[in-house]
Amino acid sequence: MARKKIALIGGGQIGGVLAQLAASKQLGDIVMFDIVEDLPQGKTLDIAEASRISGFDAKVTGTNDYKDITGADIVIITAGLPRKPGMSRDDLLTTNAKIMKSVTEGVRDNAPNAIVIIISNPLDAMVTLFQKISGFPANRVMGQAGMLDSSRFSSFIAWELDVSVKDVNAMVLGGHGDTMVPLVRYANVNGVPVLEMLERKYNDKAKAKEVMDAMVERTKKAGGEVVKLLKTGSAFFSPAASTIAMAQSIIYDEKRIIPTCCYLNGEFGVNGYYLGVPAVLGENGVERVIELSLDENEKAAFDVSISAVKNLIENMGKLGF
Ligand code: TXD
Repeated sequence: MARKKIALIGGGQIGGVLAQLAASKQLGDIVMFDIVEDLPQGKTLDIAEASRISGFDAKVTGTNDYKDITGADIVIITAGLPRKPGMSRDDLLTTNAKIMKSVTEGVRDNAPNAIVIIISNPLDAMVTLFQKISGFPANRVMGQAGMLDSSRFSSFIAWELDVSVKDVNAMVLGGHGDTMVPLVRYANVNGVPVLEMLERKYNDKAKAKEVMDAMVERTKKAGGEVVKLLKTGSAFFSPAASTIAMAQSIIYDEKRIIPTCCYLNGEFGVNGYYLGVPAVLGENGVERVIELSLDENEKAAFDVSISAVKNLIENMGKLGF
């Protein structure tokens, strides 16, 4: 079987880790595109020269020419500026929409059959823009945010309860912004509700709720916490690892249920918008959305998130995109 071809658009911080992870997991041959001359060539040469040690045969190459992504099965887009301390993701809209427009044209014209995963911020707007300009079917265009937000939430739960993070299942829905919705009620450790474990740990319902609320807040602000510490950019290892899990589910048709920014056609009562919801990812991209019931509070939080995303898309429209 021929190896899959994976094109990475953007060879910055996240692009570099994506290339390294995709190569070491042998997900396919990798071509990294960036507009900065020599950068993708240098980064991929460095990664490729570790192939003997890491033990991969996958080809890893860099380019400044979109023609080299021809025939890509999967395209992962990180092109765009990251946040600086004090900035919100939405502050990146003007600059990154311009970049996304040119990237979309390059991908549309050279890899028209690819499944596309977008990482660039503001995520929900960038995914919407890519789909609109490319005209690709919505099942082939998705964004990564929920996998990362859920992974952050799961890490905090594991650290708090002193259990293996591998046994933690916790999901975050909604937009990739301050209004994201960590689902407390569904969070569990091998089926045992996290809230129940907290109540047993503290033997105090109010304290358990307080600890849970703090983990929810930290999850919502986790991206900013890293930005504040790094000072010169945003998180890059965990976003790359999250996206590789999505790409792997698609390439190997694993059909994992992954919180994904996908196009909603009435699911969750939303029509015609991209939003983070659980979805089955397989060889056809987003194969289906998994609906789940939300209680009054969760629904209210989800509605706030929907409004924030609608607002963002409206602002993008006003900018002419
Ligand atoms: O979970 C998530 N979705 C995210 C998203 C988590 C963290 C960061 N997230 C966003 O990803 C972040 O806010 C940025 O918008 C993107 C990329 O973050 P990264 O940290 O990789 O940024 P870098 O290191 O600045 O890399 C961006 C690269 C850089 O090499 C530029 O030269 C390139 O993008 N770039 C372009 N490539 C192709 N085409 C064009 N037009 C272009 N413009 C810039």
